[in-house]
Amino acid sequence: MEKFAQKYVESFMADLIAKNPGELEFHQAVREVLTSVAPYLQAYPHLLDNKIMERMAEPERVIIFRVPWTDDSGEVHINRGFRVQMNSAIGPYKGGIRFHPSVNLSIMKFLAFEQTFKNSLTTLPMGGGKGGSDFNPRGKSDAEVMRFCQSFMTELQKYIGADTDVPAGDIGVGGREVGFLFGQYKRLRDEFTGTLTGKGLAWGGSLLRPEATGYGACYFAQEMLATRGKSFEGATVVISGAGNVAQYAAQKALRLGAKVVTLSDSDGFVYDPDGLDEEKMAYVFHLKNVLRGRIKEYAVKYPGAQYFPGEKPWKIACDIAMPCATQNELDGDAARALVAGGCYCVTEGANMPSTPEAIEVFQRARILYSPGKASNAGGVATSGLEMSQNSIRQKWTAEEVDAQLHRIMSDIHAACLRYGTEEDGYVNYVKGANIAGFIKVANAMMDQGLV
Ligand code: NDP
Ligand code: 2IT
Repeated sequence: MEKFAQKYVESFMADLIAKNPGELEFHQAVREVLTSVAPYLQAYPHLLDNKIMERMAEPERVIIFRVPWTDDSGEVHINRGFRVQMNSAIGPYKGGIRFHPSVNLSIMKFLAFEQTFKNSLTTLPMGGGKGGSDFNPRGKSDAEVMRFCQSFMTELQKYIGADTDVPAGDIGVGGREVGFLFGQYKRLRDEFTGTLTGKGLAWGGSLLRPEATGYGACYFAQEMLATRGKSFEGATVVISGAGNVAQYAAQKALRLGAKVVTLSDSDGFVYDPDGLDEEKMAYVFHLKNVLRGRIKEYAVKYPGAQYFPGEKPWKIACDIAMPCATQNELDGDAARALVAGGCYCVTEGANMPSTPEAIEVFQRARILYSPGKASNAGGVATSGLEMSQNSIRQKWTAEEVDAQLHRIMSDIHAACLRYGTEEDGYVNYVKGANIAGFIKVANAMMDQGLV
């Protein structure tokens, strides 16, 4: 990196760390964007003078609130709720809600920061936000989850709305939770609007929203692979996670002719050398979404598969890797193992799953690597399409939504090529996505004055 850019990044980061101590994930996300954008900023001094980047790294608003609820035995529990309204320059705040015991302010801010650039890349008018709670839905009854969601929404409803802030799902928040959240919102506000996305199909949801993140990641990977004359056909694919994103990434990859050999959860991973097929996929959907079981049960049902407790799937040799579980789940050693195993394409379905060291390993090896903000944008993009359908009170067919999702993923890929192609022809998708996402938001902020 040039001297100016390097100095700018270091002094910016020193200030950011001093102001936001201990927020490691937030620091990591900001440093990555800053490193891409700093050389670009040098050519546009008005963006520097107007401290656009400093403004982008300061949330417009952060709401932190108490969420009291009772379990089935009557015991009282207190969780912490968050909503980070990061940037509304190009549209209402938009981003998911995460329920996971690891949720804290740093994780909420990193996700809201990433969301701002991701949403800009979708080409749709959506600002960036994220929310959640340290509530752990694992092992809770439906009634407990409902009481928690109702308590959470009782406070959150004061700050959101169809034209203000539109939450959706993320880790630990799927169709069931969105239903409970929407029901309580409607009850308290007395309005039936598109204030949440990921709604049920009978009550304002969009066809293909559940599938969109995983499918979109595969469409993005198809575009990347095509630049090297490759495709999913016959490729071996390693996937982490067994939740919403992993399930539909696996389904689409196998339908595109790939052999998907792993799925995982926080307890371990399963390796099926024969690969998933439609019947095994149907079992996984039932196991995870109806029974709410653990992925190790796959190896009991299909004895040809092996379960590796406490391990991650990156040591399995593959052509394509799709991390679809959580942040920093793929480190430098895992990246070296993937490259050594012949992997030539890493497409992120999760948000920030690869550590900075892992990204460096992929880029040094000159393999195809896409950051989540580009390749997992299909989820929020389809949320944007759900908002459009709600606004015009119509429902598009699956074919119409899929066509738009395809177009959006292909446009994001084109934007990455435009801003990320290096002198030797290698496409740095991190740089491409960060600069393309940044420009639109930065220009909108300039147009709107000092806000
Ligand atoms: P789900 O809750 O449906 O699934 C999450 C999966 O990841 C589970 O298998 C879970 O295992 C695993 N996981 C979660 N936390 C950890 C952890 N700390 N360590 C190891 N494994 C973990 O969530 P989604 O599939 O919706 O989300 C997965 C990722 O994709 C997240 O990074 C999310 O931010 C991102 N994303 C989601 C979108 C969406 O539309 N849902 C859109 C764009 C990005 P376990 O059951 O053991 O917790
Ligand atoms: O990280 C993400 O993009 C999501 N969890 C989806 C957000 C949304 O508003 O659909």
